Amino acid sequence: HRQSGLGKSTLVNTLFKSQVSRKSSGWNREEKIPKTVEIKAIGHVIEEGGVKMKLTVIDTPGFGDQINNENCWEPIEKYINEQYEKFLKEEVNIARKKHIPDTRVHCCLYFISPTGHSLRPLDLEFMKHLSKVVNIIPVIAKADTMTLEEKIEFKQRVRKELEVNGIEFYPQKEFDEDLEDKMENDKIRQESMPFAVVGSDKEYQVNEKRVLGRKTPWGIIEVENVTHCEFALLRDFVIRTHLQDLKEVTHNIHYETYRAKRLNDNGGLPPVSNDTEETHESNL
Ligand SMILES: Nc1nc2c(ncn2[C@@H]2O[C@H](COP(=O)(O)OP(=O)(O)OP(=O)(O)O)[C@@H](O)[C@H]2O)c(=O)[nH]1
Ligand SMILES: [Mg+2]
Repeated sequence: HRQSGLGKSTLVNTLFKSQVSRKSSGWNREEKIPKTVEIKAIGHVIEEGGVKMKLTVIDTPGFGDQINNENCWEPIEKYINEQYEKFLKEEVNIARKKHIPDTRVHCCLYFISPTGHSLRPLDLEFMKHLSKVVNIIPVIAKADTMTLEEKIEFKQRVRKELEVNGIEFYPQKEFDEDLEDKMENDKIRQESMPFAVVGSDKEYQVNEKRVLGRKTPWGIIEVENVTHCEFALLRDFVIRTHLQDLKEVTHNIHYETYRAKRLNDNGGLPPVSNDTEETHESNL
């Protein structure tokens, strides 16, 4: 769940500090990451396959630890919808910009507590609601606190519970375009999800190399080593292999749903055309 202290802010740092942007310096912070108290966008330019891309990650406070957790996904939903609204306003503008700044959220990482138990009703509620407006990717937080067996079992359990509760996470079955797509995505849905991640912004010396890692009683967990945890797999998934598709699903499905609803609700808006410019912005 998006509870406090699950390592969300740490993972944001890990993402920007890991290979994609090793060049950027000044990150070797020793100070403790403060509790996140508001929704905050953090953007960096990263280079992917020779193409410069602006990646923005929106860090959110943890919640679900209040006495009353009712509708606790609302601030997130509001933020997501505000970005759709901004985009829509630009789109219907007659003198519309050639390039509409795209702040729409292309993917939402949902942090699940590594309890080994069932998902909480709140987790299910959150994902059920938000999966209708954004691409949800569930991740198991702080995977270094589980043994390998516990991790495998917990991943299975979470997948089962999501299925039983009819929660559609990304990549959604209904959007598989052909058989090849379906085969590839079935593998992701049935084996990779939810990625069990470890985050850290501290470097350690391992075999002559500086690596991002966490010190545990069993040794250093290297966050970018795929035999230690699935951080690198998650990173490659969201910013390499599935980036374009995340953006397309956002535009063609989630944004389109919002847009249709808005135009329906408010007959005042003129009809809008669909041919938005390609952009290189990505927002998680
Ligand atoms: N064991 C372990 N601890 C972690 C991991 N990631 C972060 N932590 C620790 O967990 C604590 C909270 O980390 P944050 O990144 O601030 O967590 P957060 O989810 O942003 O917390 P809030 O902003 O308060 O919701 C810190 O002491 C981190 O060092 C991880 O992968 N494994
Ligand atoms: Mg935080």
